[in-house]
Parts: sequence; C-alpha cells; structure tokens
Amino acid sequence: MNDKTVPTYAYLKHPVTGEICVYPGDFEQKHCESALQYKAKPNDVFVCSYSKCGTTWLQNIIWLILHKGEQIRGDIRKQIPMLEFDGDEKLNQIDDSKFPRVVKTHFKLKWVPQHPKAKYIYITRNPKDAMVSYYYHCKGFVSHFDCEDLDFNKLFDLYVKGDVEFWGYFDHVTEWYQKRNETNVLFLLYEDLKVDPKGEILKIAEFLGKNYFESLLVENGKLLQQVIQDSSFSVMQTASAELISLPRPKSLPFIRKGVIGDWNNHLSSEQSKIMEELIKEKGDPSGWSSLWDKHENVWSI
Ligand code: PPS
Repeated sequence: MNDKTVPTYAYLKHPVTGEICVYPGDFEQKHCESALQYKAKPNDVFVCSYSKCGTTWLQNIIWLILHKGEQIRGDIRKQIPMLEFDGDEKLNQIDDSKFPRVVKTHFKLKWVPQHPKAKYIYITRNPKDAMVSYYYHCKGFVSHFDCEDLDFNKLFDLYVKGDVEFWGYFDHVTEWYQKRNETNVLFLLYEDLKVDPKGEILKIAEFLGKNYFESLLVENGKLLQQVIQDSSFSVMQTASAELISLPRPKSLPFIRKGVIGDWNNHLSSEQSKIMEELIKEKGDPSGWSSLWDKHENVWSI
C-alpha cells in the first residue's frame, strides 16, 4: 500500500533519451510520449514555470491581453492545454488562426519544444512560498498524489532534495534564468506581479507585441484596467472552482492565499535556514539568488 504521508509520483521515461521525468502519480507513459511529440509553432506562447510559482495567474493575464479582455470561460486547461498532460493531440486541436496558441508547461527547459519565433514567458517565485503552496497543492489533489495524510516535514525534505515533480524547483529556475536574456524569453517574478501588476502587465503585453501594448492604453487605459481587475486575486479566487475543474475539497481552493511570505506561518527556523543555504548554493553561481533582494518582505520574519 502507498505511504499516504508523502505524494505518489510516476517516473516516466523520455522515449528517445531514456531520461526520467517525475510526474504526479496518476499519469502514464503515454502522456509523456504525446507531450514530447509536440512541435512548437512560430506564434505559440509558452507559459513556463516550476509548480506553484504563479503560472495560472500569468496564463490568465496573457489570455486577457491576447483576447482583448475577454475572460477565460470554464476550465482553463480547455483553453490553455498543459503540454505534459494534454499532449500533442490536444495542442494541435487548438485553432491558432485568430489568436496565438498558449501552452502551459512545468517541463524542464530541455523538454520544452523550441521554435525561434515562439515566445517563452517564465515565472518564478521565492522557493519558500512555492514549497508551502506545493504542500496545499498535493493535499488538495488527492487524485494525483494519493496522500491524504501528507506530512509537511516529509514533503519539505523531498522538496529540498528535488525528489518531487519535474525534479524540483532549484535546477528548473537555474536553467531558465540562464536563458532570460534571449529575445524570445521573458523572465518574471511572482513578487513583482504582486507589487506592481500594472507595470508587469504592460511588460508582458510589450513582449507579446507592440499592438497588444498599444491596445491596453487606448481610451485612458480602459483595457489595462480591465486586465488588472480580471486577473486580481479576488476575481480569480471567486472563479477558482470553475477555472480548475479537477475536484478539490472546498477548504483547499486552488487559488488559495496569494500572498508573499506565507512561509513564515509554516517553515521552522531550521527549515528556513536549509532553504537559504540551498538558494545560495544553487542560485549564487548564475545569480538568481539575488532576484528577491528588492523585495524586503520576502525573507523578513
Ligand atoms: S500550478 O498548479 O503549478 O499551475 O500553480 P500556480 O498557478 O503556478 O501557482 C498557484 C499559486 O498562485 C497563486 N495565485 C495568485 N496569487 C496572486 N494573485 C492571483 N491572481 C493569483 N492566482 C493564483 C495561488 O493562490 C497559489 O499560491 P498560494 O500561495 O498557494 O496561494
């Protein structure tokens, strides 16, 4: 019988290289193989992240910008498929003749299909908060992880070792951070989006294309205000159950708390220190460890 105090994972194999990718436990080899067949198209927009770093928020913002303020209706995965779960067939069913196809993925960089004209928007978040959010993620998605009695401390140990989905946060961020200056990559912080949604939304629109940027500003920035409002935490939390149709307990909404620093309520001082050492070890060589220096409230207790 599975140990219900830790998440269950599926170890799926790259059909060519034989490398292993860690998926939530209820996924099968066919999902991984289908994902790897997808060929990126020139006008695709990839929303890339490690889990729980603000992906859904970013997806919603991109959608609102591309669709001139028209909201996502129903399950977000129907409009914005997830590469590793929905695969080649579902992605190719999306009609991209009017609007670019938007693709969500948590895959490590080298598994993400590349096209020189496609756009890649990466979002990250401080790993202490991402870990806490991941705890509630696993607790809420019993069908994926089969861990009704999830133990926070055990999950923490797995998280810092990278023994969690998609091989963990730390290498994921390192690889994407090194790619951040390429012209078709935009690298964002969850915390920047929290502090300055207007500035970050304009930055995203500019990256998507001059026409999107300009249309946000016409009529005194009417569309910009609408995008800010419809991607706000309160609006998205109200729509949470509709956006994410996979069942979750009512007490654990997918759009949960949406704050900076919730780790203060969960991590022991020893766990906090372990994270800090890891951030230094993994983030100092490429420089991503200083990403949050401008946000005093991220690390303060
Ligand atoms: S997933 O499952 O990996 O795609 O999750 P992801 O969307 O990356 O991250 C979920 C966390 O993002 C928070 N969230 C938001 N915060 C602020 N504003 C808005 N609009 C918003 N939308 C989603 C969500 O609440 C999760 O964070 P926590 O800390 O658990 O609340």
